[in-house]
Amino acid sequence: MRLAVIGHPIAHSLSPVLHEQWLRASGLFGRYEALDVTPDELADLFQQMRDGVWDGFNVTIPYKEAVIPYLDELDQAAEAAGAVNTVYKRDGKLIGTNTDGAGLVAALDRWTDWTGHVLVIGAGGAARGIISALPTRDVTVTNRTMERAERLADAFGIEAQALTDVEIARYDVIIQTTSVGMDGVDSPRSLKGLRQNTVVCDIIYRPLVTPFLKEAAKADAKIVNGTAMFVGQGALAFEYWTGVRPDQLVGMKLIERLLEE
Ligand code: SKM
Repeated sequence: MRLAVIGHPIAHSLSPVLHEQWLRASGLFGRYEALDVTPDELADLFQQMRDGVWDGFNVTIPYKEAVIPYLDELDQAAEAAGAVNTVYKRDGKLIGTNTDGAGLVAALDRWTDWTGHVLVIGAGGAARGIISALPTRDVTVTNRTMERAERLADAFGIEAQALTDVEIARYDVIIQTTSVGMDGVDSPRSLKGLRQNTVVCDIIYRPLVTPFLKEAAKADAKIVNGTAMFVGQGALAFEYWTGVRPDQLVGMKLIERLLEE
């Protein structure tokens, strides 16, 4: 089995260690590589997959939309997200799917008892993928630029609110999808009024605990860090390629250990 993640840059990706551990644990013989590619190399790479050189790809920034023309089909998750992060082969066809949103949902299911009203912070590609995978429409989307939140809300039949108007106490689950907090300093907004036991999730995994999650932990929220989504999306991709459902706990421990180092 020969697998890879495609992106640029890609050296930072933790997918190779995650998937190679799962390959070993499943007794599967194979490799998972990180491929730093330019846009003009994409066509050749997908031809190689058609020729049997590759069994599957993960796709990351900046190619999640750019790979679409090279595929034969998109499944419903990729259509809804408007982006592909996983490519697998069925009956000789290259199929694009998106496991980012479903991976987060799988992680929330695995690590929390989440129900109720969901707040999604951010209105970019990650937010779109997550909202499309949520099994509820009891969702409010909020963003610094209100027009973008409204566009997303209209597309999914959910509510949009200005970031400054959001009443944190109304929500049972809060999902932070912006890049604010990667610097370890900033938060998209304060969590003043947060209720105990609210599920607060940040999709950033570097740092492991963002300022947003630190504030949530102080208020005794149930926090879910970005490794949960990373491992969740990887686990679903692995299952598409191999038919084996890998162990998310083992994956989480490995990734958290690497990020703590
Ligand atoms: O969607 C994932 C992708 O499958 C792999 C990845 C990575 O290796 O850093 C990040 C996300 O974009």
